[in-house]
Amino acid sequence: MMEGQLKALVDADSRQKLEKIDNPELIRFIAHYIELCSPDDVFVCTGSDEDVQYIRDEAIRRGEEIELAIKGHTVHFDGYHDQARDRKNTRFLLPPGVDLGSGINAMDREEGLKEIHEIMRGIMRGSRMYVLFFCLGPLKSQFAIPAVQITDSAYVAHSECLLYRYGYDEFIRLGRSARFFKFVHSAGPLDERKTSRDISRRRIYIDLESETVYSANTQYGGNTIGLKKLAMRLALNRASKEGWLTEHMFIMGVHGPRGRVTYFTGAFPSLCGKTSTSMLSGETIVGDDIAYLKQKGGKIRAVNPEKGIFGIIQGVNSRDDPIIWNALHSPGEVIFSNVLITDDGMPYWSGNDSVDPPERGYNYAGEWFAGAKDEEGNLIPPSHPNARFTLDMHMLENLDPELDNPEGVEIRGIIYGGRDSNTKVPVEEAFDWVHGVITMGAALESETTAATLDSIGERKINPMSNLDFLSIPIGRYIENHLKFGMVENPPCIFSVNYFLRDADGSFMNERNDKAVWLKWMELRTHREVDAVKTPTGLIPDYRDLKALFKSVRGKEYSEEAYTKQFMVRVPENLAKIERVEKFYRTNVSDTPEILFVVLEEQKQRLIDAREVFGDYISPFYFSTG
Ligand code: SPV
Ligand code: MN
Repeated sequence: MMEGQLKALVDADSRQKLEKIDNPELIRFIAHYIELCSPDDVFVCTGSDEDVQYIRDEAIRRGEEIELAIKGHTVHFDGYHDQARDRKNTRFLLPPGVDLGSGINAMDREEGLKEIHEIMRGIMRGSRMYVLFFCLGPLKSQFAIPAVQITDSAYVAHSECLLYRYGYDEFIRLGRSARFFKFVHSAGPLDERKTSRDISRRRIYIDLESETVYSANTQYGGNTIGLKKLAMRLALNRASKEGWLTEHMFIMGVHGPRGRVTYFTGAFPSLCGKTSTSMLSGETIVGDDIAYLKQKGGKIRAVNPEKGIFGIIQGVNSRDDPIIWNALHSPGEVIFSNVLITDDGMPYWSGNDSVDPPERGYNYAGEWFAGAKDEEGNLIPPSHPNARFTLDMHMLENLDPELDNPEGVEIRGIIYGGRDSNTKVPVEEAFDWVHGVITMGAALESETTAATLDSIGERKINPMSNLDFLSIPIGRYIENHLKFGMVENPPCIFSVNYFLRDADGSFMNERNDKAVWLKWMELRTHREVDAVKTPTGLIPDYRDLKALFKSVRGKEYSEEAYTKQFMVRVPENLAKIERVEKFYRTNVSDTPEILFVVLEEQKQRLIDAREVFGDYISPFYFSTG
């Protein structure tokens, strides 16, 4: 069934593709935005090899991507002031009477819809509209959510082809029963560098009621790739109504003794080691960013709604990240964004250890040379700290075979990690689900990074590292977590901290010590090692770590290192509890009371320990239990 106006604007080939889908709501939606945005023409992508090749070629033809020396590699630049998620202009559109609380950016629905539709009227004049179909999660799965993306950016369309499973066949299969998400994006008018010109009218508006997200006058992936962080907010809202969780988590298989693979999810704010944890050598990756979790048969199972990685490239090097490194240096499809291109057509990024830092090149600011400054007099680095690579995970040698299992994988451990220079120990297990949700998840804190447009280096509370993506009130979100673990076999909860520093400012751990923490957690989920009980949680026994450092890293691990790293720092821990309590008392109006009770208990345990042992307590003073 085809609406009249669609006939006039869509060519026969694309029309035939749409006619195969029996879903009037979908057709109406597409027709509406063709009419409103007024593109010159429309291309419908079914995910066939031919259609995807067309998208790829378009991105280059239109100058949104530039080919690099290695076959299949391209670079894309976002505007100088469009390098990260725009928190300020990302808003939920809420009808009267709906309130998400003060920590979540929202505005009146009618007003927002009016504004964004005005911005989008005629916005695609002179451009081509791409219509693409995807499926969040494995096909034919209870977890799956079909989604349609409309965009005038071939770069956005191309990125999504790498990052998401094609869903055209799912739309055909589901017909009118599809409960799908909708995304409309326009980069708006472009400048001569093909970057969005009208940044002052950058808007990302999320309408929970119709499960639609609008994004205009921006190109940066976190603002535009609808299926990523925009879909995540819709999914989180839907999950809350249906009793499951949408989380900002990787999913990985940790390989234990005797060929055993144990699946973990992990939540870390951006730039805190999330991708590098999920990519550790010897382990396998299911996903690096987002997880859908559901209760099934007394256990928790999870899928990755994505199939690719939009990862931070800064610091990726041949020694610490051999798998990503290989993928980034082999023929195959990779989109680099906001890196530097050298004269020989190679991408360069800060922390790349294989070549000498170039003296000049071309980057997100234009022609670049060492020492170049922007209009405000700030030094321009060769690559932006939030520069990224985009690839399909099938390029990776460590891809886990369960990626497309429609049942998901059973999760036995959940990890919360933040950037914390002086408080939390490198790894610790919660006493139980509730203790973990509250003292590790809800209390997750991190020193801010370059992934958003805010200032860098401030300590911020970020519940489950999901604060930026919450589409329900924070208290309800915590409450959902507390309930979610009420199954026969809830996963163990852990916290990690890769960023502890010595008095002289140097890191206490090497980058890949995290490999040891993971193996320890794997053993704990099977109760194959004991743990030491401290006021804040269960930490490794020195002897177990010594053995693991030897077998995993081939390294000696001294008692001094253990003592320093696993010292219970009472004043810092008490200060943290105070910050967390303040956050939940002042910023959140619907905090579940149990949160304060559990924090108070932790505080009391710390105070009691201090009375016996003082402010800084060696882990050797505590015993296994
Ligand atoms: C993050 O910042 O958490 C990311 C990249 O994963 S973005 O798509 O910008 O959200
Ligand atoms: Mn993320």
